Amino acid sequence: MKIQNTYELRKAVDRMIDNIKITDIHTHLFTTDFNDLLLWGVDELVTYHYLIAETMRWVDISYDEYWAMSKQEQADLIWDTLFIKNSPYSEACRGVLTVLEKLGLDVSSRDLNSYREYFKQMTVDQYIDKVFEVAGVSSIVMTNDPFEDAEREVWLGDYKADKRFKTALRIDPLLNAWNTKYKCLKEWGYDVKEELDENTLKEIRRFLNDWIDRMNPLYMAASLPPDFVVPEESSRSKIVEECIVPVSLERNVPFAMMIGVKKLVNPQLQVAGDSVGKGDVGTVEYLCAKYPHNKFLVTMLARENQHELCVAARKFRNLLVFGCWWFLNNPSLIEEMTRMRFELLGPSVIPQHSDARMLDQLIYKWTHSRKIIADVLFDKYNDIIATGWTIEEEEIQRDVEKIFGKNFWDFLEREF
Ligand code: RAT
Ligand code: ZN
Repeated sequence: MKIQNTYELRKAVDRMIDNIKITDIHTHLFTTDFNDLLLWGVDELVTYHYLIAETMRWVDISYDEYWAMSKQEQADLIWDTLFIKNSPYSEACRGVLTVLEKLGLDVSSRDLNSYREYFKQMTVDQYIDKVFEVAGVSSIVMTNDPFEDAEREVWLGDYKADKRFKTALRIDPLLNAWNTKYKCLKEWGYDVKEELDENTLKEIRRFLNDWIDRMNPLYMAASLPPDFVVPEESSRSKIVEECIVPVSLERNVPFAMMIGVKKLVNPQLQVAGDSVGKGDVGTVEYLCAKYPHNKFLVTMLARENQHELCVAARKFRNLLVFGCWWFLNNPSLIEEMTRMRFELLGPSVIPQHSDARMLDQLIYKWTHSRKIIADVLFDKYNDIIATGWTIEEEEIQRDVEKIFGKNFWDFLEREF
């Protein structure tokens, strides 16, 4: 059906984006097989590490005192500091309020204990169904790190798949700390040395293949520092070119590079202590050009890298740019980036992932992002309609399906 006017356009874009079932390509969620690793509920939501960092700007307790508190005490402190003594309009605070509202709780009561009661009546299985429904998400991709003992145990024990939870093989330690982590591979039966000789490289490839067999991941991923450079004289660069790239190609498991994390700028903040630095888009271009049959998913953490990365994606069809990551997951920056990406790349991007660490966060991250993406898309259609171009509802639906899922699945050459 042809869109006749701006009013109809707005309605159609909003309806389609509200109703689309999303594939969320990067989260930190787990199936229930991983027990306590799946985080949910109001105390988890309020103690999200983004909120820990914000709280520690106000309070005068030491970091050690904070970390020694129970989860509930931490949540009480954060609630009092960020929600009661200040107005909670930072994006991470607002997110908590959106979750409470969408779950039907009374946000105006400000009563953390009554919210706790709500979650007590729920089993985790019921809650997973509810969150997927409210968030409008059909599947999410986990972050599965074989170097984490608690996770390994489940993989080597009785992992049972839940088809809503897809897998991604996370390999940061292999790339960022080979000089110590080679010992883990050794312990697990791989004949490796710190020196990357031919046999060691072969054994790293065997390690990757074994975990691909075990997990059936959609992609391999690593979070990488601003100074991530390939090629260079380093174990990381060698492992990328001699192990990741060939295994990725052979197994059709793309390599996802998440570039720009400055680890533990403030170590006392622990999980909340990382920062951002500008990365090297030249490395992305080098890999895409040198390995044209390989596929690369890339997100970068620095705002300053976004334009250059979009231009790189115009040059290489084997590069798929995704998400507004971490410190970029704020309305003003999502809007700016989405506008720029649509202008440079049309619908051939994945505008967002949630990075949810708590199940409940799927609700707010997607509520907030859907709205911004809808605003930008509406503007872009409006601009072309102004030339006399006409748009069918089915064409809007087609574009929305692509950016919220199909682009990802097509890139992987896998079925939804
Ligand atoms: O956004 C976050 O929660 C970060 O702490 C990281 O987990 C980041 O997203 C990552 O995947 O390394
Ligand atoms: Zn993440």
